[in-house]
Amino acid sequence: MLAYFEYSQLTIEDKKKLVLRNSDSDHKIQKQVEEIIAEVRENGDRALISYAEKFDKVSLKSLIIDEDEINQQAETVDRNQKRALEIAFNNIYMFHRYQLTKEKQVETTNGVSCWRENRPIERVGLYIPGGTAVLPSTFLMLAVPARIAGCKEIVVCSPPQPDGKINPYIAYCAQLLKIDTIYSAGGAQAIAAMAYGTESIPKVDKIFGPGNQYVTQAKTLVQLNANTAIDIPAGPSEVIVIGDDTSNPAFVAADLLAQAEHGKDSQAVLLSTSKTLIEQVQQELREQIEVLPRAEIAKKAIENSYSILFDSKQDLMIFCNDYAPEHLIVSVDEPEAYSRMIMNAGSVFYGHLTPESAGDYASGTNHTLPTSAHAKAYSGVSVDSFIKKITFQQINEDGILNLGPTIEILAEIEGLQAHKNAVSIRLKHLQSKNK
Ligand code: HSO
Ligand code: ZN
Repeated sequence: MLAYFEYSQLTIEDKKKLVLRNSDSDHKIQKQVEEIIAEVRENGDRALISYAEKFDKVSLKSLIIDEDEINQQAETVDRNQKRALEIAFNNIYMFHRYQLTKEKQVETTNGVSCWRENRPIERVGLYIPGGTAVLPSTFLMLAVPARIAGCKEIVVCSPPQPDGKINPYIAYCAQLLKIDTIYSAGGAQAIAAMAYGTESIPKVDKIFGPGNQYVTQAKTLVQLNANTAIDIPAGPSEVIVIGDDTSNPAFVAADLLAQAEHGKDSQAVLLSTSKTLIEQVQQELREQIEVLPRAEIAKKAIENSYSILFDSKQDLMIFCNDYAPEHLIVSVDEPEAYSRMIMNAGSVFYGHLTPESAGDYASGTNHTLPTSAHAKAYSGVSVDSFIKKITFQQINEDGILNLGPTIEILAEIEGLQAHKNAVSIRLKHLQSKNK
């Protein structure tokens, strides 16, 4: 079921193909999304209401879900579920709070001080998908760091449910996050609304959140055309599990399936130095997949996945770094043996008892992570994603006397006389003052 390869038999071309994700850049989607964006810019709320009718099959009187509605829906969540959301909220909060650090002032030359200060991005937009699975955990993962960063305005869009109401779990998260308004808008149209603004939905400076191909395409387009920043280029979710003779095949199969149930285009990859493990995992997959409610989706994803047998940890890590997985589970007795070789990954899970699900929900780390090999250059969402770091400097008399001549020479090298003058005029002023 899970395709099997031996690394020693693979050609360079084979390896290249295996690390490639199915990034099908469909121009039909781009055209449709361009039309949706144009429509939202032209007709604002009216466009959003008619798209809700067309795509979500609901007729909305208003796009605004206010505090009363949020409270009403949150009320319906049962105690245990509330408690679980609270624990997740607290752990995510605790882990992210320590990301807000104050940097030291540096005196680079006597009298020349340089430093950086954090400022929150003032208006951020969070997209919380509905679709085949509603993900309240994503709401926590995006809004907690936004709150810690101190963003002034947090705009939240989520597609309406068939009854036109807000999902109760999303409503309870809104209460925990002290967010009193949610906008009923989904898909590319929600992204367009947050990028350009409508009568009801405020325009924002940066848009966050996962979504289907339409949402992703819309984020790419507004980044280009509306000067709206976005979090990370998103693609289908993926995991690599590293295993050896010490791995538990049932655990490994369970982790692969947790990934596979996300979507047909998800990828779950097993890299192993043990052939026995791969065979046992195959057997476990067959048994575990049958009882999953989302077996159909998981089967498609597993068909799109594979396992590879390696002769050495070194070769395994060369492949793994080239793949640059969103999630990396090192399900072995001694994960430390791999740690220094890990160069590219969104989030890493060490040891037999650390499933990806822990990071997806409640351990505290963020689950909004770089996919499609973007982990080579991007980090996952964190408090940093919601702030700018502004540099400051101040120079006193000693400072300009010490550094001024160097600046004058550099300005001369570049032939920029006015730059030089900005220093010389001050040095002359000090000379005449100190006479
Ligand atoms: N694995 C997903 C996040 C998620 N899983 C949400 C369950 N709910 C992407 O990191
Ligand atoms: Zn997940």
